[in-house]
Amino acid sequence: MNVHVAVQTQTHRLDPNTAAFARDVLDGLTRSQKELSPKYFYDDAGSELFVDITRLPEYYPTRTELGILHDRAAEIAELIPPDAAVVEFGAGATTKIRLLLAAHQVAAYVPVDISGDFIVTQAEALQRDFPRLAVHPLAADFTKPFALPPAVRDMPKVGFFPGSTLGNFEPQEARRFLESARDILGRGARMIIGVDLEKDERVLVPAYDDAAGVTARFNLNLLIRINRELGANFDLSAFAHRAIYNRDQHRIEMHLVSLRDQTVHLFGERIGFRAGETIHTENSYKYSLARFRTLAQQAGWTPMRCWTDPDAMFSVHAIEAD
Ligand code: AVI
Repeated sequence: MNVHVAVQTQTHRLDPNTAAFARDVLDGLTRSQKELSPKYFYDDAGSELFVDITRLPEYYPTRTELGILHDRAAEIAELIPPDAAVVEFGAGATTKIRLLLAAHQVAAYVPVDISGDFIVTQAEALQRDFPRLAVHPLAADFTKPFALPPAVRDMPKVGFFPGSTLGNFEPQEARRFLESARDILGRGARMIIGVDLEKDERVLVPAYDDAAGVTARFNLNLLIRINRELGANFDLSAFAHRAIYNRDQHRIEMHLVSLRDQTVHLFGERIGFRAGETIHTENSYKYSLARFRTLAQQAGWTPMRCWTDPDAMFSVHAIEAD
């Protein structure tokens, strides 16, 4: 039986999300370069490990971006109309938006995230701290078109997309995301977006392969998740985390390397690994200021301003929809 028939016959009892996960995993593991989507990193354990990553000494993006937002909050706030609705794409913890809200009063905040429960809890906490702010949490996949809540439709819009999550999209996907954000927010809208910058490999690689092994656990957690949710039998001790900088493609790549020849069982299928063969689990693209501006222009946005930290590790851009 080929894998596609196997997955169809064996996943009909699974809930739709798990069945989609199963299809993606089988599809990815039967390619010549095996791959798994980074969107599957974020189960409960993976989300906690990601928070730990953001606190690592080697992982500079989060604290550098927070530093820029803190130091430049007043200048960023000048570009946000006072009666605006701020729409955050992929809102997680509200630490970053709080820096902007403390510097500037806006009318409404729309956190958009696939995980509805999480944003509702975060939105309630934010509402307590900013009682005059209208908070409208929206459970949606922010990479696809979605409709804004009617209450904010007539307000000027400002998108907020921190964290360099754009870097986890392939360049074509990044362009499509920016085009879709422009369509959702409308002509004249502004967007504040965090973008990680290209830099020396000696800084980049440790940021994705830290001494304490937290990023390794984050990467390997994907196999734990596949074992638990899909009944596979990955032997965790037979795979290792690897992070490499692919300079030609301007990206950090994360892989899981098979440490020996081995066979893994999944839905009755045998998935063979040669020693040294890898599963490609994530790309994290790094931009130059000029390459990000070109991408924004191609997607229908005009660059307005940009801020970096003194060491030019990370950038925050303000762009306006054409
Ligand atoms: C969420 N994203 C921006 C992180 C990044 O830096 O690409 C994900 C990550 N993967 C390993 N460490 C952090």
